[in-house]
Amino acid sequence: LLGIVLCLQLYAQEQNVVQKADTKWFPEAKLGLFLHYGLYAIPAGVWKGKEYKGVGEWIQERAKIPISEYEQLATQFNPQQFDANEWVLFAKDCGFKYIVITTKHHDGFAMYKSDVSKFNIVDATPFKRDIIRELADACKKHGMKLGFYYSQSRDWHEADAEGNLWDFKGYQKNFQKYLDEKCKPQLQELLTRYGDVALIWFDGGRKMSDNESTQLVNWVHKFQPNCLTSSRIGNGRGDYETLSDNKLPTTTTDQAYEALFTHNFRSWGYSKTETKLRTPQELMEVLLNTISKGANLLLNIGPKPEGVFQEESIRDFRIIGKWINANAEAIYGSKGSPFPEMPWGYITSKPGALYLHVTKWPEDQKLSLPLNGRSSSAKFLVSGKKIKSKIAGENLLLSLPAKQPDEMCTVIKVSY
Ligand code: FHN
Repeated sequence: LLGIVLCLQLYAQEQNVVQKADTKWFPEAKLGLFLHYGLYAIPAGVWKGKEYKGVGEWIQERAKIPISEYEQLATQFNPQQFDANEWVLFAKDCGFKYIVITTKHHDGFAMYKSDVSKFNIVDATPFKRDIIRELADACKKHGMKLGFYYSQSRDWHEADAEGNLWDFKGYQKNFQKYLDEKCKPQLQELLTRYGDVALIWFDGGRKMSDNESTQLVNWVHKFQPNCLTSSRIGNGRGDYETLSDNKLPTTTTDQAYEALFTHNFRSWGYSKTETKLRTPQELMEVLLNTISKGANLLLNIGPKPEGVFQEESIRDFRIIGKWINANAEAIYGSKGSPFPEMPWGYITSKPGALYLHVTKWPEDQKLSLPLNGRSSSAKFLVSGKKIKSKIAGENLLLSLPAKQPDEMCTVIKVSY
């Protein structure tokens, strides 16, 4: 009897002990490309002639589209211009070190060949190709990490999942049944068929129970112990923290965490009703503010139904990508600033070095840093040109040229 009790206690402990994955690569990588792609790109915020503002990927919920009607979108989904290598090389050119793509968003549609549900891109569309397979192969070929967004709680295609009140009355009769029959088997497919998965980007929704959060994190680590899980799994679980949508970090920490922003101000999926995009300057401010707090930045594009990115996203991401590549040393593997925010810009740090990201060139051509009198030298990171400096009391005083070398942001490396 004692043996049985001990086994039961061990089992219970095992169920509640959350295995943690190794997050070391995450802050090194710093920049991720988020892709919200699915059937919702077809309506893109318009349904039966009516425009719906806000997040385009929520069209089924906003327009209360019955599953029987929404499923018809699959018969139109045929992204013939999709080219996985093109997407991965674009991400690489723009300085992203990992890609996170929606494998199943709230509409329940799988962007890969799933044996669990026929509501997927291979079985239900004229396209018949497995986008996740092609993307995984291209990422492996080009050395790009790949993560999968998976909506674990909301699934408007399933009666026992969260969210579809227009088809199902009193939904979520048995949430565990949905976890056992769709969520966990699909996660198993994703974690056993597409090679190394960098992370599972769980998303929020109904309050998951502690046991449900623990169940899913352990389920992921059962198949890939080093696959990171995001904190939106709930209950303080997850290997790294994701902030709220489009919110800048407010604290500086060495912990693995990320801010996430979408290029389109209001929509993660492609939208024809929300067209305002963040300018390159706005994207730069988001990038610099985020990395100066030690956080990663996950920047989102919603691809178009034909399988390509909007021209404006390609243009703007290439502009910031050019700056990222020129100043890579100040970004990848850096930590946040040891100082409070500065009037002239942001700071990232590495052992023995501070990187001053100057976005507002001082009119008096002077810039001071409270280095407590430590001896140091300063140079422009890109050109390597030395900068005149002197110790004035507790501060390091830099004398700058009249003209800012790099319009968007000039990085000065201070070695001490
Ligand atoms: O409801 C989703 C939304 O569609 C989008 O996927 C964002 C991305 O972080 N997550 C949820 C809202 O926070």
